Amino acid sequence: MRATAVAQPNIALIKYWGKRDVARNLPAVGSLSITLRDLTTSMQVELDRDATCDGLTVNGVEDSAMLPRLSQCLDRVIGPERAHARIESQCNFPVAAGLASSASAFAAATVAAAAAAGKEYDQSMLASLAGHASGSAARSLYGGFVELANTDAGIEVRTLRPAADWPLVVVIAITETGPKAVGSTEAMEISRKTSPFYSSWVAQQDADLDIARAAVELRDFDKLADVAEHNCLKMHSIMWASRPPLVYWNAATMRCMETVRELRHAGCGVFFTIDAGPQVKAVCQPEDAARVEAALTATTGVKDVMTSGLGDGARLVAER
Ligand code: 2P0
Repeated sequence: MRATAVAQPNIALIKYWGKRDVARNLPAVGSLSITLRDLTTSMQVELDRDATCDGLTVNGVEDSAMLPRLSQCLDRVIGPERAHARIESQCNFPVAAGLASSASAFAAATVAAAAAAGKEYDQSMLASLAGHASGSAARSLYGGFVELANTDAGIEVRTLRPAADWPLVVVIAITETGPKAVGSTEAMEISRKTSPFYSSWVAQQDADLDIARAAVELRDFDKLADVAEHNCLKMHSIMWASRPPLVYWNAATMRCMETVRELRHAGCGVFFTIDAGPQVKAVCQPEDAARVEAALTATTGVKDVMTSGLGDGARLVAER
């Protein structure tokens, strides 16, 4: 009746932006990501037949904002006749600030809820269920370098290379700690409906995925750097050209991109990627991580820097 799962956020190098089926939350494009190791979300789900409603605490504080989506997620995982749940989440990084907290939260909640209810789903079913709650959450079911393929039947997620095989490091420059103005779900629909670049984004995604997959297979850092930065800037171009425009960057975001470019010109193995928020994620070779961390820390406007290796997918840690 009670289970706890842990999951890490993932950072997309080839981005998911746009849905082909809103009701089933199916993405319009495939994506490729790296699962982090050191930013974690733990979710305990306890089912209680005597409870009259679901409840959620995040780091010990009642949270009603995320509860409806989590309740729907539990309905899908367990079934609508389920008992109410007490959900306790612990997160060691800022929530809703473009650090993919929903990915780790829904991945962990899916695994914990299935175990609490005694459901024996395989990993691909768990990924589909997590993806229904939040598209990027499907990728956090898997570790290392992960591809989410957009198939006719739905989604298909797999690890291309485990984390230990190519131990890159991600340095995250936090330039703002508050929640973002427009959530990804709403913003994606604005882009789909209004951006003049949206259809070419969808049409070009498979080509970017092919290049990135090959780069991961060959462990070709420069090739991965090139396609990841290009794909990220394409996604932000769609956002900027949407109506209303979706601009998630601030001045410090731009300065961090410049810092990363300067480091690269100076011979560092590093590239940037930015999601639906103002934080800059610098993906680097382990030997260059200290230099990247120092340079981003010294960049004007950076409030904090977090560093993470690559890690495993969501997993159950306790069950009773
Ligand atoms: C990604 N993002 O691939 C992209 C890049 C943000 C920018 O996946 O509507 O929170 O819940 O399926 O998963 C954020 O989207 O959106 C996201 P929903 P989700 O990481």
